[in-house]
Amino acid sequence: MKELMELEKAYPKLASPTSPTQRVGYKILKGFRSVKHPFFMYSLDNSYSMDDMAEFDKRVRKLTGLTSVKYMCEMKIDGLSIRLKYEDGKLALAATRGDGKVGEDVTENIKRVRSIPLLLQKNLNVEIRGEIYMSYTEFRKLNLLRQQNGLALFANPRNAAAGTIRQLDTSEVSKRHLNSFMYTLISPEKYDLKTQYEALKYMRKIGLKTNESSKLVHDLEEMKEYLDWAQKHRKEIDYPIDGVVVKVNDFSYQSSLGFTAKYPRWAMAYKFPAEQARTLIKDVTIQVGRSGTLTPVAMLEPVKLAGTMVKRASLHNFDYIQKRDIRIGDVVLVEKAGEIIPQVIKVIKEERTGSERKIEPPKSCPICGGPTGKMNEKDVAIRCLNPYCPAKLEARIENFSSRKAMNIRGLGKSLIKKLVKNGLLKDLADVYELGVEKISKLEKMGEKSSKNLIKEIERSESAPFYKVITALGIPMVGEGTARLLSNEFPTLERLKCARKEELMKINGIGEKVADSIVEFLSLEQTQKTVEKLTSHGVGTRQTESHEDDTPLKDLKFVITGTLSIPRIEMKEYLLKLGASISSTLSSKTDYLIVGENPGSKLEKAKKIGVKLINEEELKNLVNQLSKTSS
Ligand code: 0OX
Repeated sequence: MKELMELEKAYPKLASPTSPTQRVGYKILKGFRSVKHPFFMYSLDNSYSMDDMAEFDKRVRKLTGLTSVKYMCEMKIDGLSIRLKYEDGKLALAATRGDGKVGEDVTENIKRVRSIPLLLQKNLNVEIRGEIYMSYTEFRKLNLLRQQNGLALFANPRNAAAGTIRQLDTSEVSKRHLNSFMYTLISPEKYDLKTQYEALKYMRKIGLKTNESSKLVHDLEEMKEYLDWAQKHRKEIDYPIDGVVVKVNDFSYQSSLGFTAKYPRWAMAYKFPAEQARTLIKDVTIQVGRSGTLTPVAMLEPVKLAGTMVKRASLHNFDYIQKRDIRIGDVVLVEKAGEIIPQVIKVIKEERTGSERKIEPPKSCPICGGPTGKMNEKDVAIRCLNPYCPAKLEARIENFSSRKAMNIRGLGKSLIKKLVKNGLLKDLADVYELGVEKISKLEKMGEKSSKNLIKEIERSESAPFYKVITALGIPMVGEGTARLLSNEFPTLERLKCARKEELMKINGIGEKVADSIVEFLSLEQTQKTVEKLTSHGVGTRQTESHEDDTPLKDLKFVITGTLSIPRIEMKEYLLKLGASISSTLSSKTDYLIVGENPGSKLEKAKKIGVKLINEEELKNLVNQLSKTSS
C-alpha cells in the first residue's frame, strides 16, 4: 500500500480513481457541492398496522386487476439514502438524497465505505440507490470513544451515520466503519431485468452489497408471515431497521401503478409498532393553532424514548382526554407515532394516588381571553372564536414566513409576536408593508437587522407560486397539494376563482380538500389578503423555483479582515445570493470569509471548527453551487 501510494504521488496521471489507496489516507474537504438528481429520489409511504398493509394489497390488486400480487419484502434499513453513479464501471458520484431533487456530493466520503465497490464487476454506466448505515456494534464503540473524549453522544445509529457522511475529515469516515445495502437499480430494462428479485440478484452479481434477508412472497398471507418474522427477530440483527419495505415485484406492474406526488404507489413501508415509555404528566399547556384550534399538550417528566429525551406529548383534543380520562399527575404510557410526535396513549390507573387533577376544556382562550367553542356539532376541536385572537394571527404568519412557504429568514416566532403586539401586522399581507423605520422602532431591532429583514421580505416576493399557496395556510393544503394547484392555477388571480369541479379534476385532490379550498378562498378575509398580496406582486406570475438564483441559501457567513471590495458591497452580493450574514461567529456559522489583516475572529473560527474561505474560494463556491450539476 505504501509503495502504491508513493508511486501514485510520483505519477499522479497514472493513479486510478478506483485504486485501493482511495479508501485510505486523508483529505480535508472544504464542503459539499450541491447535486441535482436527474430522477427525483422518492421516499416511501408509511403504514403502521397489518390492516394498513391489507389495504395496500387491496389497492394494488384493484389497480392491476391481479387476484394475488407477488411482493419483494426488504428490511427497512434505518440509515440515510444514497445515490451512486457508476461510469464505465467506476464509481463517479455519490450523492445524498437531500430533498429528493437536490442533494450533496459526498463521493470522497463514500469511497471510505468499504462495502461500496469503487469498481463494478462489469463496465456499466449505471445508477444505483441504497442505504448507508452504521451497525449497532460500531455505534456503541463510537459513542464510548466520544464519551471518553467528552464529546456529545449520537442519539441513534441513523444520526451517527448521517453525521459521519458529512464529515470534512475523510480519515474520520474511514475510522467509523460505515456499511451499506443497495436496493434500487435505475433502468433495469437495459439489463433485461423484469423484477425487483432479479434486480437485487443482478446488483449482487456486479459487486454491490444487498440485504440477504429480502424475500419474495406470493400473496398477502405470505407477506404477513414475513412481517411477523421480521418484527420478532429485529433485535437480533446488528444493523438498525425500523420496518419492512414491501415492493410490487414485477416492474411492469410497478410502471402501471406509477407514483403520487411523493411516493411510489407500488411500495409501502411497514413500520414496526412504536416504542413506548412510562412517565408522569406534570402539567398541561394549551397551544393555539392558525385556525384557532386549542390543542392540549402534556408537559412530561423527561423520559428516554427511541433514542431521544421526550418532554412534551400531544393530547390531540379534549375528547381524547375525556375518553381516556387523562389527568394532571397521572402516570401514562407515551409512544412515538412514526417516530415523530410523541403521544400519550394510556393512563396507568393503578398508579393513581387521588391527588390527580382533571383537565377541563378552557372556557376562554388562554391567549386572548376570548370565547371558545366548536364550529359545528361534528367538530372535535375546541377553538378560540375571537377572529382577532393574536395567537391565531401569529400562527398564520409563522406558517407564512416558514421555510416551506415564503422562507423569510429573520421573521421568526418572537419577532412576529412583537409585530402583532405593536399592531404592525394585522394580516399576512402586512408583511409587505413593513418598512425599516417601522421595524427598527421595536425593542432590540437595530437598523442593520431591520434592513436585512426588509431585503428578505423583498426577496420573498418572487417566491415560486406553490410556496405562495402553502403560505396562505389553506386548511388541508400542504406543500404537495400546493404544487398540484400551482400547475393548474398559475397565479393568485386564477386560483381565487377556482371552482370545486375544476379542483376535483386535478389528480390527487378529492372532495374534502376541494371544499376546504373553496371555503377558504370565499372568506372575506382571504379575499382582502389575496388582493393585498397581488398589489405587491406576490403570486402574480408563475415563477419557477428561484432556488437556483440563491445558491448560498441556508449558508451563514461572517467576515473578518479587509476585502478587495467595500464590506457593504460584499454583504449586498452575499445577500442577493440568498446567504445570511452575521457579525458574530458561532457553531452555526458555515464560513468565515478571511480578508487581509484578519482579526481575532480567525483564531476563534479555527477553535470552533468554522470553515475558512478567501475571496477567490468564495467565487469558486458560488460557481459550484450555481451549477449544481448532476
Ligand atoms: C430501506 C429502503 C428504502 C425507495 C423509493 C422507492 C422504493 N431503507 O431499506 N427505500 C427503498 O425503496 C424505495 N427500499 C429500501 N429497502
